[in-house]
Amino acid sequence: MARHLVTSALPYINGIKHLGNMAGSMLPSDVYSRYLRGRGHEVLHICATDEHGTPAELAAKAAGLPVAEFCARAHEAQRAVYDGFELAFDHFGRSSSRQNVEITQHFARRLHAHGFIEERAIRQVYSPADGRFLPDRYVEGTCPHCGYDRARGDQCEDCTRVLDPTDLLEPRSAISGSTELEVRETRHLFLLQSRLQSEVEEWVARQEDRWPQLSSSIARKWLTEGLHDRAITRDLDWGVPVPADTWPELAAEGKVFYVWFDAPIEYIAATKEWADAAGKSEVRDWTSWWYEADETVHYTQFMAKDNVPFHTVMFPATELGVREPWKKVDVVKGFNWLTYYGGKFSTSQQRGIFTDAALETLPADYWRYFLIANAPESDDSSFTWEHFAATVNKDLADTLGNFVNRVLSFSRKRFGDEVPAGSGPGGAEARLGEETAGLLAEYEDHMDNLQFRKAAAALRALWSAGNAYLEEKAPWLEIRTDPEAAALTLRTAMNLIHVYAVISEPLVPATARAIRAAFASREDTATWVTPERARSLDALPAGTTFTVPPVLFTKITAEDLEAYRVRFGGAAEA
Ligand code: B3M
Ligand code: ZN
Repeated sequence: MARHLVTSALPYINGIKHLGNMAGSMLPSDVYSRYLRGRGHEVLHICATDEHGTPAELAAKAAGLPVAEFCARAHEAQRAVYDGFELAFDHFGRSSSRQNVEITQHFARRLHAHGFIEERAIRQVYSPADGRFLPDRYVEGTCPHCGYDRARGDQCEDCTRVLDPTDLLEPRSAISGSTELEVRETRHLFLLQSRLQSEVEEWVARQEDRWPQLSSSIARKWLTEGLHDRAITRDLDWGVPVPADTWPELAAEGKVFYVWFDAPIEYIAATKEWADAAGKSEVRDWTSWWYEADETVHYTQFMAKDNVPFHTVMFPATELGVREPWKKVDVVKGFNWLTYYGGKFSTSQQRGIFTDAALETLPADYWRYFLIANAPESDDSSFTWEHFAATVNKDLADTLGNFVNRVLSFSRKRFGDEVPAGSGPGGAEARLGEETAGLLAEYEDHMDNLQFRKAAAALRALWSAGNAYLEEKAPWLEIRTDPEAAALTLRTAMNLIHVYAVISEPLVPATARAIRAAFASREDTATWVTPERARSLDALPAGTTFTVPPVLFTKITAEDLEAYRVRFGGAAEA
């Protein structure tokens, strides 16, 4: 059995994320991890807050807090939201951890020892009004490539190109808004990625047939444009310090590493945090996941497309240059954008849905299901309240929820609180078994291939199959003439419900628990149902006691819909 290492892109510490952030990283990584665990694989699921750099400093300043305190609070706030969404990380770490400082400094020393780091004098944006250098996001302006007028100094959100603050047209300070900016000389460490170009190319060529098209095309584009040497230090207060044993002068000037240098290393460091956090009685082995990991470790990363270059090209370059056997990613699953009515989710314009507000509005499973069923995989996908309400009402309330409640309450009324025995299975049951096995195999296939939309569609088809069977058999009619036949139908339907409870868990864990808890079966510890096992629809024997769970999903009404549109902002100009 493979051992699966699964990581989600690390959410920036600077504020609560909106649904679009979660849809393309943490949520699919959770669904995939749960699926793999269900199938019986060993899984290590890692995430963390990305705490360094200008985003943290700017957000702390806006909150009026010292940056360390801001980060500690913001980390807990994000953790609470992810707990609410039932994101089952083995560890949700912090890139400001001692472990990350140590491993990042180690990486830098190794890169230096192998000739991949060089000190260079560069010209940087300096703001006399602010009395400081303005790295990365401290400068805003117009993207020279696409003309987007709110591009940040590190990357253009619109065309995803990585930028240098000096590239921006009409630059202004993000602190004071001052446009009287100068360029002054300062010394920084450069990672000589150009020297690693061919190694990275060879590595990508070996990997990319396992990558989704989106990831390999982004990696290719970057490699074609050529890897450039990049400054990996900054004049900031908050970050991993440049190690004084290797660069005493820069350390004395208080230089820290650039956030994108230490952030991916946090995947490793968070795993060490996880190991270090174990109690005395438990020894957690973190190195076998990362260092000289054998081929049984399969590493999958999840992220939005703007993060793909850093994971397919830049971090692999760092890992290669370190000249130590650190585990490199096997599959990079990139996502397009989730839009809000075709436009950007926008914090400043109060448009879109933040993850904390989403949870206050409706239970996590409603969001989890919708966001996976509409994952922005082959293209951007648009969130609208109308589409969301229709999906919840149709797929969750009518198809899954209604089936479960209808079958269980009808059976209870007619046959009491045990799964009824009834006659032996006939042609309809055989057909349902075939269909279930076939759809379940499809569902597994799509999950294995990280095709989340298609996986959700297969799951929905499984739920529909139950409804179609029920309509065909009509136990409410059977009961009048042939109670044994009605009992067979209900027993079969209950077995199908049990299959749903097990296999829907990755997408809708709370609902799966509620359904499963309805059946009092002590032997029921299975974490997965294979298509072969599902075919006979008889795992739940007659005589098993059950209860009728409370209504699983509440429909979203027209009034709810209107209230949500008002509260969260309606259609955006695309
Ligand atoms: N924090 C960017 C983002 O949230 C960044 C990802 C880091 S992954 C190592 O989009
Ligand atoms: Zn741009």
